Amino acid sequence: MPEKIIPKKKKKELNFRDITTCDATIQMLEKAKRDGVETAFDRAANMKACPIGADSACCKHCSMGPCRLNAKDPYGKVGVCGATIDTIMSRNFARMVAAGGAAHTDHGMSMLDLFRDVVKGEITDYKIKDPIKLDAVAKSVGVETEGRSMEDIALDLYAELEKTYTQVDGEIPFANRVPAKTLEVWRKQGIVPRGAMREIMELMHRSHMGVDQHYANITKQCSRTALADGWGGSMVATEISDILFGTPSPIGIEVNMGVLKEDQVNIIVHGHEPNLFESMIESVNTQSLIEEAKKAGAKGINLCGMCCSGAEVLVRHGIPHAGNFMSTEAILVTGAVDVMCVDVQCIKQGLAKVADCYGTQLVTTNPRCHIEGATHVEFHEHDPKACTDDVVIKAITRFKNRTAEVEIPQIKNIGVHGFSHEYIKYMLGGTFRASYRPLNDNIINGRIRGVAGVVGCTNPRVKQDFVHVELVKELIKNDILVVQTGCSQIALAKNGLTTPEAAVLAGPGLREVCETVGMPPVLGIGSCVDNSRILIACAEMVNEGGLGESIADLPVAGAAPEWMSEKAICIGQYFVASGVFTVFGVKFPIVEETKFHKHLFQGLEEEGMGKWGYTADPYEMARMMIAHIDKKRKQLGIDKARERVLMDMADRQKLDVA
Ligand code: XCC
Repeated sequence: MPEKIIPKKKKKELNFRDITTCDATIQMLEKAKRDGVETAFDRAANMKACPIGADSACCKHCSMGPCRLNAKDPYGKVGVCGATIDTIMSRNFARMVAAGGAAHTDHGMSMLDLFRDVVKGEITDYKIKDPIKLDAVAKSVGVETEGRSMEDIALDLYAELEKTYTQVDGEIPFANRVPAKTLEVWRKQGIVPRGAMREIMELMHRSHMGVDQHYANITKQCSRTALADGWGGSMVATEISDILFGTPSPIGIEVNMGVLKEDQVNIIVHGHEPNLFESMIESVNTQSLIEEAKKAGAKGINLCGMCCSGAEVLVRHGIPHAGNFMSTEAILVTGAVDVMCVDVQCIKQGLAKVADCYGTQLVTTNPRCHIEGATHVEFHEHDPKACTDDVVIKAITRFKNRTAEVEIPQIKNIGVHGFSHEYIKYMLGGTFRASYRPLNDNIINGRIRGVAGVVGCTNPRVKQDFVHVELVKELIKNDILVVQTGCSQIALAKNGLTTPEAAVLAGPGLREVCETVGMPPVLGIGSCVDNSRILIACAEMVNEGGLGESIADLPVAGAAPEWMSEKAICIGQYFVASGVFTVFGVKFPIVEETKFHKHLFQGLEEEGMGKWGYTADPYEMARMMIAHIDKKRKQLGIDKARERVLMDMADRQKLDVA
């Protein structure tokens, strides 16, 4: 019998201009198409997102299922155990928070382990670079600093901060940074976090079959776990990284694929942990390795970053940044990358295949992240250069034997990034009166309408960079100062919005402030864990006075317009629990018009926290954030001040005419 021929499903043709606004990425996707190479953009177009999973209407927590509920009739049936749609969605949501929080806190704990071993002298390749920050952080958690050695202070600080992860009872150390009224709300709700390990463990337990089956109670533990990340694991990661590697201050950087150099050995570091990158900087500056590269015919060694590794190191060292999450496969298509060296988080498995097509070495370095088809060179903090020198040698070897045709998009943009919360204080207040007073005053007098955090990933389900850029343009046009982390800030940098010159795109009030201070209207402040800097800035604004008593009173809002990772959900939940209205784009993994949906999008605000919002449209997103900021201004009684500013301007114009 002749074999039945099943026709292969024809793959969808992509119009690259519909899927990204990044010209360099488009150029590389065109090349990939010519070369017959597939990326996540192709896979997304050819894989319809599972509609049941997208609504979170499926439960696979036990083998009586998996149970599928109907998002169009959410209360029409329940799971085999009787679980309702609200239980199922809140358990799924909880596990996203737990996984996202685990990623950040595991990263933070690694930083703290490194700090301990550096202080004890067991690791000698790193040292404390910012003793002033060490002192400040130690004081902030009650460690005595007067007349004590740096080592003694650091050891006590380690012991105190370790509680962030391991404390079984009581409140984590940085809970003392939370404004009193916000903390009061948390205490009333029973969500002040203990150590992250405890919170994540409890959240996993509660979301097991047959345990917590009330969506509101599950949400409480989601908040507690997320707060253990934001005010705990992530905050410690940021503070310790500043102490070890230096606190960022503004620096001009180059972004986009044009940072690659055809005549040099190109190494890209992609992932999240700064210790790998810091050691890589040492290795590429080692004279003997530079000589080796020259012997191989290269003009030098060119080190660039991508994603959060890149975002974190660009704010400290001004290392060029080659692109955000949705450009990591595309950049390999240049054929110019000799090694892509990765550690943890956001490393697509698809990189291995693309790297292989162009003879690029994909090197994994962290014991937590191996990838089939990649070379693993384990990184040990006790001898970091053993790994990073090896990576450089591998890159030189690949350069010598390059066979792939090289095509580098000649696109390079400039941004000014590195606005730590300490620097924002200094920038606005000056050396002798560094404070948030000028920011608060400018918000009160209405020059600045409010502050928005626009953060997070890029995602092949939406046009890359488009939602970030359009949203931010709308916000600054409406006098809203924007602070940014992660891949979002790279989208804005590629579009020239992170330079002081971009002030011309801001509304008159924000423009005046930016031009007086010489700052961009869009402030890049670091990687995803550095969202903790935004929390600290919010706390400082409350403590400075004049803008209410809790974070929920502030005229601020947050957004992750192109989010994709579980970390983003955890970040969203800690902002919401801290009091911030937080809007997500793409798709929100919950069925609308359900009790759990109402709880997240309305109920939490009624309990004194913030709330979630959702829209995929950047202009609607801006409208929602501006409306919220205006609502808060009105509640604070400063909406009149803003009107006055506009009247002043009109008066001035009248005077000009006269
Ligand atoms: Fe990952 Fe952190 Fe998202 Fe970028 S923004 S895609 S999480 S690298 Ni943080």
